[in-house]
Amino acid sequence: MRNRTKLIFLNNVDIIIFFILVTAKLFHYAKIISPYTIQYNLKLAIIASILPIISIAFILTKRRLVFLYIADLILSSLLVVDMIYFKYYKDIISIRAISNSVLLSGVTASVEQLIMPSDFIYLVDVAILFPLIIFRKRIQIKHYSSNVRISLFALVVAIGIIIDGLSISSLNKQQPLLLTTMSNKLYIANSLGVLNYHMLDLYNFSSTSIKNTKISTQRIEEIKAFLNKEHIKVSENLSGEGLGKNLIVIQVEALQQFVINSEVNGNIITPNLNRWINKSLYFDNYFYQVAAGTTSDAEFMSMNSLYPAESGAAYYVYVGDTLESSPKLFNNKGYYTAAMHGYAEGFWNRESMYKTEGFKNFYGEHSYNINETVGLGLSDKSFLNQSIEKIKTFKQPYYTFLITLSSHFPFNDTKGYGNFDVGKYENTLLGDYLKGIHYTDEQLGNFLDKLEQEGIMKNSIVVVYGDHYAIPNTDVSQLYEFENVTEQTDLTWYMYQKVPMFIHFPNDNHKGVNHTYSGQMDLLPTLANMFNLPIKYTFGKDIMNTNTQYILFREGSFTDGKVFYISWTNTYYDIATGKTIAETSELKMKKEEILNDLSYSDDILNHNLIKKFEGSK
Ligand code: GP9
Ligand code: MN
Repeated sequence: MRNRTKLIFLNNVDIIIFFILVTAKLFHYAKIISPYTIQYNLKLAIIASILPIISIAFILTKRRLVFLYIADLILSSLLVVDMIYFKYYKDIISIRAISNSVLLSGVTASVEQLIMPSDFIYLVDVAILFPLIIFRKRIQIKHYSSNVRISLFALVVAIGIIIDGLSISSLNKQQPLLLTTMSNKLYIANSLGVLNYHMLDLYNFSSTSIKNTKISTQRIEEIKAFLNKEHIKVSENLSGEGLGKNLIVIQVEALQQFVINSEVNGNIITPNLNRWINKSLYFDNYFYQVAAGTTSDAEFMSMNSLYPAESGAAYYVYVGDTLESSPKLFNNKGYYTAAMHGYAEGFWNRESMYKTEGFKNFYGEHSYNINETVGLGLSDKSFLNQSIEKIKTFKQPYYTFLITLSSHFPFNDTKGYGNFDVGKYENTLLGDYLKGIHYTDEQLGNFLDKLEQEGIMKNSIVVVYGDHYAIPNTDVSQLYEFENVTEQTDLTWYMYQKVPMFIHFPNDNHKGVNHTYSGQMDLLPTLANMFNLPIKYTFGKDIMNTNTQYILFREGSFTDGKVFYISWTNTYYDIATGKTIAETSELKMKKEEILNDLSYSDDILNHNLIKKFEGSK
């Protein structure tokens, strides 16, 4: 018997080694992306995901070793990409994102910062086992008869499909629509394992590509009906307040709300923003809602009030779509419209996307004298100084959209940021960030003061907001330590994902604090009310005239200002107490209903429906 076992082992040693290595790598990656210990059902799903590959190996004979080696190489390379992508985006890469490969090249500066030699650990065995391939002819393995090999194939693939099928159907029960919208890729990978996630992504990508070629008339009518009820206003606060006035929107890189009215080592972090917030209408429960497109998603939502792409960046996936964007709406009112950003025009595909958005002009890197760099490129100081000179030449009324750059992850240009004593946070990511945002605050203060001195503020509305978080989840312990946070739940994390947003009116009118739970999806409807813009295809609310506090995030989390639903752990929190609460039938219905919002927005963009709607007028 022992000899028989030994013979079975020796005749299948290649498959056994492959299985052990790949299982170990997938378990390791599961640990990296999951905040919790790996449950047995996830382990089962991960093992089941490998079985179809093993089953093919059982069928093969002389090509088996090469097949297993290539499978190991492909899986390991994919895990390396997954590791790096997760470190930058806190997400799992998808085929659509890979197909927008320039998305990754665009953020090289940050991604390079994150790449560590340890990320390539998954390829170590591939290198070590390579000689086996060279000398494979010397490895004698006795293969079973074809009947036995086919039976083994059928048995192993059946086990894999059954276990995988059960895992997928249980997740589908728990979060219907999730597996089609792929709205929460991380949750899928944390539930089924990253290999199963990639198989699902492949299936969705190919079926989406096919699906996007057609949409039913019934679905189109459903979306139209949804959009018609979206624009019910409950009052007329600030309606028409912006008529004839210029609009200057400033999107600030990595401006996270915790720095506002905050100090470090006795030094005020953002004295200028604090000062201007006190003269403006400030929204202190304003959340960023970006997905993989980060900065570009913030722009996209702020200009369109449509959700970011479920995979990749809207600025790649939807370039060429007909949009009802703010630049177009202002163009139609006779405004001059311009985007301004002192960085490479092709970054985030802006050059092409700004044409789709409808800006009359885009002042990118080549429109600026790159006379000083701080952080990723042109310094905020030089960018804003040069921008004000351009703005002074604009035909009025104008709408201009500025994006700052210097306070960009990993905030390591501390020399460029100048001296700012962060005390014990010196040489930490948090300390570097505080230096960076303190620098940007100073430049914004100078810029806004100059707008005032030049008389521009008298006839302009100025909007300032942050694009997304500064401190990533991987370093959130530094933020919690700085904020003396003891209870560190998912809700804690989310409540720190606010960005400051304030609107300054001429003569400091309408100053105060608005506590409505809102987000970047709500900016366009709020401005449309002030400038009488005829919006029809937006998903956000007019913050000044709403009776809801509803915010939906791309990965399926949502809040109504009282309860916060966190999709990646399928958990509800009471915001006031910070405690988890059970799912009620009402909350379950809301959870399912909100995924409709995401899929409506996706259909409008994937099928370019605004073009159809406008064309059918
Ligand atoms: C570059 C800047 C940074 O143009 O907008 O983009 P991000 O890396 O923050 O998405
Ligand atoms: Mn950004």
